[in-house]
Amino acid sequence: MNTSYNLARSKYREYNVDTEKTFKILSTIPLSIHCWQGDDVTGFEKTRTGLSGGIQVTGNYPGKARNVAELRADLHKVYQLLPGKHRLNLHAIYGEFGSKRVDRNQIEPKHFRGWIDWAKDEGVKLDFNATLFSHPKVASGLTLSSPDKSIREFWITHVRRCRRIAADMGKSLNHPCIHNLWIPDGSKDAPVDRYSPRKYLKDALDKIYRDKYPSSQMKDALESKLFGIGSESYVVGSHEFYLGYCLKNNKIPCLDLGHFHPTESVADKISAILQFSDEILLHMSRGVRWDSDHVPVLNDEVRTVTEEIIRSNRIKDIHIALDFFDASINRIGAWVLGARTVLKGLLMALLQPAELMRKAESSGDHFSRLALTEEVKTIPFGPVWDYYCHKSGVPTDAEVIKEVKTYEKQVLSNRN
Ligand code: RNT
Ligand code: ZN
Repeated sequence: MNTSYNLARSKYREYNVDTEKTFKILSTIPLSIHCWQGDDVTGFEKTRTGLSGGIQVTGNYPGKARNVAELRADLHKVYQLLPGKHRLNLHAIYGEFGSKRVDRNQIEPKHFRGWIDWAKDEGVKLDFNATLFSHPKVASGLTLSSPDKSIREFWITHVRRCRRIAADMGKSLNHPCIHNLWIPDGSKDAPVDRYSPRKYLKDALDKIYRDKYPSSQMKDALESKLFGIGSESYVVGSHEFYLGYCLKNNKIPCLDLGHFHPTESVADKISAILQFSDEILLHMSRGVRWDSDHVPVLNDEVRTVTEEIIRSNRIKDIHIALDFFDASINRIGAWVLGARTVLKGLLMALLQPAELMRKAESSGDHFSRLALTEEVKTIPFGPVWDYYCHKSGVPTDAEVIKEVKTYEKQVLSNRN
């Protein structure tokens, strides 16, 4: 490994790139690992209605986590296979609710204290999400934008409680917890009235965010979407809606890579939004036709987004979370692969000869800029990534496959 790394390192040196420096930077970038890849977005509520809200998990690969202990064991394994220190992103349905039914408008910080204790032991910080899907009160497809006041009130209460829980997490772990809000509201066919639901949503958000928490404890993000399953023609919380809301109310826009038209570039939006917003939250995902939640792979989208994260010089203001759920393959493998893909993208971006490229651009030498962009694609990356993994005390890609298989045999296969 060392020989091939040394060769690669000297190659990068020719471009004025110090590989060791890139490792240092990469190791400070946390990914917020979503808990919901482990159990197909099921959660631990007593009464479950099945996944709804226009998102879908397909596949029934054996070994799904069935309870909090199994999910934690799986997460622990995932962290062991990732270089760097990462966060955990929880959804409200993952509380420890005891034997009684606790409805969404009744959840409290105490239901998440177990997670906080676990996070302390594991050395991870927490992020949080209200859950406005998979519940009888989403039956009409509408939550905060429903014309029914009692439905709106129910969900307003839920989100207010979730923000309190987020603040509790942030306070307990001494790091701001990002509370992200995504709602499924929309309609299959074109509505006649697009205005009223958006007005209801805006008013609901105003009520929700009236509760103030210090930004040292929690921060708010809002996630837009173009369409979902059953909301093909209209989504209330569109990109324009939330971008407007966030900029006006000092909230963090959340961009999910699977939530835009396929020809739209999330990468291009980052530098635009950062001119006006202090921070951005990204959901790293892979859209495939109508699905927005495939496991990320190292495609152009991931590469351009990670390039923009690095080139923005605003890494601290860009929060990177994962959001995908695949039940058709080993779930630990899916988790780890998606996370490592994002880390690889970041490392590739860090390894680019930024100085040379910028110089070519500013001197109007666009041929050299293009040539460099192409050249860096074939400088050996694998040995550098392997070395980084090794140095971080985690397996290389080839070893990851073995580790996942072993875990499957030793742990997952005992779950039926
Ligand atoms: C749905 C959104 C949202 C969810 C999670 C489970 O399209 O992307 O982020 O995937 O909240
Ligand atoms: Zn998302």
